[in-house]
Amino acid sequence: MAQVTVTEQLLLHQKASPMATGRFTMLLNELILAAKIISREVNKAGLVNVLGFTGEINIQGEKVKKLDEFANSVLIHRMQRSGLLCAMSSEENADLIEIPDKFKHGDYILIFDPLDGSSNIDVNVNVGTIFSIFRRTAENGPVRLEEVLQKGSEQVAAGYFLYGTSTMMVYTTGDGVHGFTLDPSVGEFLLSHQNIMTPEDGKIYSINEGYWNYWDEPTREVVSYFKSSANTQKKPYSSRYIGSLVSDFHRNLIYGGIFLYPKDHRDSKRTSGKLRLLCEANPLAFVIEQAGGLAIDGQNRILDIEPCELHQRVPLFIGSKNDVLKVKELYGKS
Ligand code: AHM
Ligand code: MG
Repeated sequence: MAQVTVTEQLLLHQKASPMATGRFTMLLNELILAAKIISREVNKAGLVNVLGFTGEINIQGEKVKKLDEFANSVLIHRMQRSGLLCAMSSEENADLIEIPDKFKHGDYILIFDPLDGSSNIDVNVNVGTIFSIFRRTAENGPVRLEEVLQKGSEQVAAGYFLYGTSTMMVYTTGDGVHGFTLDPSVGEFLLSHQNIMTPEDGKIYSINEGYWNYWDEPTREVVSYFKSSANTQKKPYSSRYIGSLVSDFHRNLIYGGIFLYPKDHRDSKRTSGKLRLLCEANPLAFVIEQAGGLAIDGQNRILDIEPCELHQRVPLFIGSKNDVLKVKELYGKS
């Protein structure tokens, strides 16, 4: 069977758009290369215990970097040289990452979480890179923060790389969601999941239930709904929580279900939940909507939220359409 590579798919998409310049295809190809490099290191992560701990000096006399720092620096290093970006923002960097003057500038903005779920690396659990791409709104000149703080509905592409039992790329450009699996023997991402649609009703709920005592009453009611047999399934949903957003999201995307990270009153930082609007919620919201699901903050569509800061946090309810609508209904009652 002829296998379609991600590059072929991107070129097909480019040919179908008469105005396309090929720059967007180049941008995604640069991102794919960065992800392949990260994937290679993630696959070697277990060997860190054999070859040296992070923070130690390796055989070349270099300090062994933690994987999340490594992923961040690979992305910044490669992408700033691409000539396609005017700015980047990473979960790991407090401020906007400007493109140095010595490199050519482009008109795309890249926002990413370099290694989501990185606390799981030491125990061999899946992690991933999440990305979100915007086009800048000004013609030229230095990029302004407002250009980066666009609503998620303005994204031109978004998706993630999942470093799991195999490495996958799942992305959307607003024309459905497509999944590719890295064939390590040829080093190419091959189309494995065409036009992914998530089931309208899920059977899985994913939440860190250890925080039950920190939730408000409506949140407990929402979670109780999925656990009870009074839901639309007439039996409790299965509980699945890896603690690595991209992995929990991917499983629910394929099987159907809902991922929930509500606000809680653990401390003053958690009043808007934990997850970041720009580098986590927005890209996954774009993907889930394109797959027929929904993403809300309890009441509002994630993609309609006007960001006011780079690291803004947001409560997140994302997944199968009817499950998310139920959350909205239950929160709406209170
Ligand atoms: P991080 O940005 O500090 O890595 O946290 C993000 C991760 C997500 O991948 C995951 O869904 C969530 O934190 C888990 O949080 P918790 O341990 O509070 O359940
Ligand atoms: Mg993260």
